[in-house]
Amino acid sequence: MTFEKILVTGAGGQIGSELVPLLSSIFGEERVIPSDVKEIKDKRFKYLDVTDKNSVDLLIEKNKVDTIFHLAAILSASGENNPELAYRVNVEGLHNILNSSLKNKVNLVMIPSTIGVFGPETPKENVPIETITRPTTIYGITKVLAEQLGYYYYRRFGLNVRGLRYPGLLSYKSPPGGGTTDYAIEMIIKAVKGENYSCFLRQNSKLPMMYMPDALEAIMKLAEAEDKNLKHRTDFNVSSFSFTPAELESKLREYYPSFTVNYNPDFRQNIADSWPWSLDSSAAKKEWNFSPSFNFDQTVKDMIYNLKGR
Ligand code: NAD
Ligand code: AKB
Repeated sequence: MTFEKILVTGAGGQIGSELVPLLSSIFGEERVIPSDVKEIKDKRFKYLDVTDKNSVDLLIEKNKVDTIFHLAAILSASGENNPELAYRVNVEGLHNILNSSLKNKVNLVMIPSTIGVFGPETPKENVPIETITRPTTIYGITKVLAEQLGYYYYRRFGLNVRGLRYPGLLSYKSPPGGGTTDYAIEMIIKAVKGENYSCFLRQNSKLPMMYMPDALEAIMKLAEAEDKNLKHRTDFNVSSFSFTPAELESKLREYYPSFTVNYNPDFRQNIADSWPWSLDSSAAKKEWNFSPSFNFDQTVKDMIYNLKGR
């Protein structure tokens, strides 16, 4: 049976720091093994560098891991600052996880993907799953490869690899890890602190987004979906709503009337410009009942409420 021993890689990141408590509450702490390459002040965490093949093998074998949520990655902006590291972690790290999963008969490997797989030639609105995926970032290139590699391991070896293309994720518990959509979280945090914000994207850079509770529910639903219902495997589009920095600024002014934003686009503007404005998530809805609960207004309201309580 799946979910007896669950390894989470990159568990100290934005998603992992919320997914680990969720998995622990569902399956029990003793069945969840959080791991990361960075030091985390939590005794449950194991040190694991996914680019180290032997350590990956050892940890999976020794703990009889049967399920993996593979979250270790280098995101879009950090990737542009260190393309070699992005390649090593996002491609070689995944390759190690897939090979070790095969060797150790792991039942399920979840590999989140991203809107970063799209590029400037992709249509902008309501982008379907099957479309032009010619990204211009190293992040996007490694993630296209990851989707394809995951699908190859499924087709060729029968490994149960599943993945979903997340949009920008909004959350308040842990800081985001070096992405282009991070601006939105930063802007909300600044507004709540009573400070103004200098935005690294232009006012009109529309991007698809989702609130963390919906992102967690989505990955759990896909992980638990019946195999026979899945026509797609590693590339499900999922998103909830889209907005621009200017729209977020004006929403925040409803709560903080004196809040202002200066716009000083940097290298991340090119990344944002290459990504779509909205996604078609209908396959996720049809094949595993993806249905996000939070819209834009509810997300901002909930973020503010929780950030104020900190
Ligand atoms: P994050 O950057 O917050 O966390 C990634 C974690 O991976 C970090 O804790 C980092 O220390 C760890 N890591 C880096 N190199 C490692 C290595 N060699 N070995 C082990 N761990 C290593 O990222 P996240 O937002 O939690 O993203 C998780 C997954 O979701 C990634 O695959 C990412 O592409 C995808 N995703 C995230 C978003 C988002 O907005 N957060 C959107 C789309 C897709
Ligand atoms: C990033 O901006 O790099 C991530 C993503 C959309 O993959 N948040």
